[in-house]
Amino acid sequence: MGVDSLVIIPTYNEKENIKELIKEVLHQGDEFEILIVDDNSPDKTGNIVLEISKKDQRVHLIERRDKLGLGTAYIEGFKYALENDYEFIYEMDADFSHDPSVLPVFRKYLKEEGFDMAIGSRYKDGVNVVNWPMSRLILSYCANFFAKTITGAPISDLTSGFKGFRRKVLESLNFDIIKADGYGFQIEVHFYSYRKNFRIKEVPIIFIDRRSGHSKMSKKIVWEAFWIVWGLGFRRLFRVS
Ligand SMILES: Nc1nc2c(ncn2[C@@H]2O[C@H](COP(=O)(O)OP(=O)(O)OP(=O)(O)O)[C@@H](O)[C@H]2O)c(=O)[nH]1
Ligand SMILES: [Mg+2]
Repeated sequence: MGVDSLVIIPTYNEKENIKELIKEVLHQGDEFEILIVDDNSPDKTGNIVLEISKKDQRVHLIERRDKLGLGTAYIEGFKYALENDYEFIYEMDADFSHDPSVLPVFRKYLKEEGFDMAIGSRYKDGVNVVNWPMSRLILSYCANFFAKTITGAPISDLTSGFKGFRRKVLESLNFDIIKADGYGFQIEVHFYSYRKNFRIKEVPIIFIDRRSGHSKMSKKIVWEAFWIVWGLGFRRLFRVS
């Protein structure tokens, strides 16, 4: 089978995880390639990936000069995927919260069942989060309830960072109006895709707290998402697309 899939993984200080993760993703099948978008991680994650990419043509690297945020990292990755003719494009974290064996499941929904997007959902069938402190779980759950209510997007996990797109979804998005860096970015992408009437499949996943390394979660990211949600609610109300 030919390559048709690109898994985009943004990284910032993920040296403990990245090598093993790349190995596990590539193991999912010959149709998968990987793009790491690293923001000049001080722990030299970028160097580890560079060495791997020199030996393995299925691994690609974009190294940015600074920590410019998750949102712009994904947008650079999306542009790369479109320029390089991948049909199916995925988002995934580098910290093993997302199980690589779900990637072929996403691909199956996109390729064989005609969905345009497959979103890994922690809240589809109950709550499937392992090892998170209760405070973090409550924050995530409430944030999702709030975002769903205000934006009207009927997706149970609007902040999910694990998903697959058919390329036409990314072709249709106006990257210039996507503003957020953190979770707000995921809400924006879901909202705009839903509003364009793409066929969306929610796939229940089990989300496990990061294996190693440190969280980049911050109050700033939570506040950013809060204001983004109100902005999207405004768009919904006044039917601005
Ligand atoms: N390129 C890039 N990657 C980032 C940036 N911030 C976070 N990441 C990566 O984005 C993914 C998600 O970030 P995490 O720190 O795991 O955020 P989280 O999942 O909300 O929080 P924890 O799992 O608790 O750490 C990881 O692969 C990070 O390395 C950034 O500014 N630039
Ligand atoms: Mg994480």
